[in-house]
Amino acid sequence: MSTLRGRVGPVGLPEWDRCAVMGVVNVTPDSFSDGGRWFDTALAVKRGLELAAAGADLVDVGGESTRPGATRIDEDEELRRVIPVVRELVGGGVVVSVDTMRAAVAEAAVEAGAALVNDVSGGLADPAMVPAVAAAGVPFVVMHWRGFSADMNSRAVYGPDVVGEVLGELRQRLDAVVGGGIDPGRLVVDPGLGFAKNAEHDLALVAGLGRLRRELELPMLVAASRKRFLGRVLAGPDADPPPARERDAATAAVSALAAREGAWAVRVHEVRASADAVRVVRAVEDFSAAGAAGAGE
Ligand code: PMM
Repeated sequence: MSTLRGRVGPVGLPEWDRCAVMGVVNVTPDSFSDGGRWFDTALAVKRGLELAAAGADLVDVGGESTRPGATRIDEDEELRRVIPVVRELVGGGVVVSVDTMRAAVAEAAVEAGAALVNDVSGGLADPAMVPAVAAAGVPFVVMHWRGFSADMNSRAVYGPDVVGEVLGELRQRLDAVVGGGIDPGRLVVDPGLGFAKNAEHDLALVAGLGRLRRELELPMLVAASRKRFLGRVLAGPDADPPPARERDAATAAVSALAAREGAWAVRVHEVRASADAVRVVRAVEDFSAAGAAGAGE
């Protein structure tokens, strides 16, 4: 069961009275679920505004694909893709998060008005990231990460307690970033679904979201949207998974589960269904709370 405690967000962002919904804009030619669709500044801005209008509380802008096997782009190209989109969305009144593993991109995005830095490597990819975020004083997402996308699948090796291992590795990262000067009140944790994990590992983590939240006691972001494990769950008898864009209903199901476990936010490509799902969860929780209060009278 979720409690308000788990839903309180990081210092420096608005508070939403339910699980927040983070919409995704990938300004990339090759992200696995929506690659190429918003690879143009004007289209990406339009998409971000659409997501906000559809109910996204914040919009996550990224310029580098992290799909399995992806190779890295250079910093100038990432800046070119991301910064104009961040600036225009912020100008349009959107709360923007920047999805980057590079300190220079994070700094430029914060300068352009981004309110949160979402680093899938949790500060491991660029040694300058933690000091940069500490100096900027913005919230920071620490995701569970074992290495770059080019070879992350080979790192998807866990013992029987996947959740316990991810917890242990996340704790180490959290200690490191706090040691590096980031305010613990500004941290968000993320189990990193699909990153050095196979479908079984992802399912174990979704089943363990409540444990992750209780043991880490930090706002939690859950990013299941369109990921391979959902394709595996939905695969027909021929074992062919549906294409990424046909996984949005399954994504909304995970959004409901995550909200029920007290996640602070869910990160999704299609916002409407998840925005509805988190509102239903909130209404059910209000009903339960009213019932509990009534029973106590
Ligand atoms: N997944 C992707 C990109 N960014 N950020 C966080 N915090 N957590 C994630 O799991 C995550 C992320 C990859 O998905 P996409 O390229 O389809 O958006």
